[in-house]
Amino acid sequence: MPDLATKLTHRLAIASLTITALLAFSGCEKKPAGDAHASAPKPAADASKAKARIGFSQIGAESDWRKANTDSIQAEAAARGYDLVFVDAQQKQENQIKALRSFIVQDVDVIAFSPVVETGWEPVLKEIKQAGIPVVLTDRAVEVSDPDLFITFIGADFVEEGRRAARVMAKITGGKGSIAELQGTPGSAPAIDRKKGFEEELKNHPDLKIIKTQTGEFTRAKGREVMETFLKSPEGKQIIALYAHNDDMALGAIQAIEEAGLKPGTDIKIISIDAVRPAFDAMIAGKLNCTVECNPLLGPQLFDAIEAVLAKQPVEKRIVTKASVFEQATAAEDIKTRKY
Ligand code: GZL
Repeated sequence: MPDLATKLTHRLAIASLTITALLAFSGCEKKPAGDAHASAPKPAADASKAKARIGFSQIGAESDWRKANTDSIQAEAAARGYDLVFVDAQQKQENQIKALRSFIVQDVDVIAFSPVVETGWEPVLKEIKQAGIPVVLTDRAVEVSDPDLFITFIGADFVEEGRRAARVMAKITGGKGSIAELQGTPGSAPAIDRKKGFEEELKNHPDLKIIKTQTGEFTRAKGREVMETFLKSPEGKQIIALYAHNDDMALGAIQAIEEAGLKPGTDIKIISIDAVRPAFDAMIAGKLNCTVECNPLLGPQLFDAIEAVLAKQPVEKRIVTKASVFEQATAAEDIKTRKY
């Protein structure tokens, strides 16, 4: 992989050639005098000051968690002076793959992304490796045959999050009853692993059973829609608790429960994951019983890893983010310290 200084010189050479070409042809068209948009080309940036260019493919803006995650990444890039090429994929893998390929063409120095689902990345990751660009995964993992296709994965332990949710579920239901589950995006690491962890812990509580389960796509709207169908189903009246893979779906489900004339947090206990601020508001209102934290503020750790990669220093293959569990009883205190 050419070193950063070489790549910057190369990029500046292309830029100055482009500006020269543009200036050579700019005399052909008459610009109105005093055209507000006509401006002399900016002097070439001082190569020694310009920082590396980072390509980031973000999943979308589907939840409060995702928006906090985006804010953290963009703020950290700006604070450290990096040229961040940020692309929102609207939750579509094909858009992420397009963005990753565009980063190769732009010859960025590092590529980072949060993969919307676990599979289907091998071909484009091989193209990136061929181009000699290092890859950092953040938030969600990928399933690939060659672990050298990425440098490191920074993110939470979703299986443990599922276990933590099940332990609180057993506690607040007395270990028995019928549960509804709102799953995250099908095929995504958090949806797969949060389900896996929850069911693993549920084996210790044989009288607690999931009787309805469906994806709510991590969004409030879908969470509300699916919870409504759960409640209207023949088994609806048996549901005493809800496990939602994220707070946004739980908040949508709360609306559906209230529209059905039931009291969320009392008639139907609710446990979700993320610990975004609206979840604390819901706990303070008595409508949510617990949220398992999954920290979205990954910007600092992401750019620490990127800087280590640029400096050709070793980086741990797996960086697990730390998190807690928050319950209704302490929500009014806890909310005072929340950053997202
Ligand atoms: C978890 C993240 C999930 C959040 C959801 O790391 O990938 O995606 O739990 C978000 O809120 O949509």
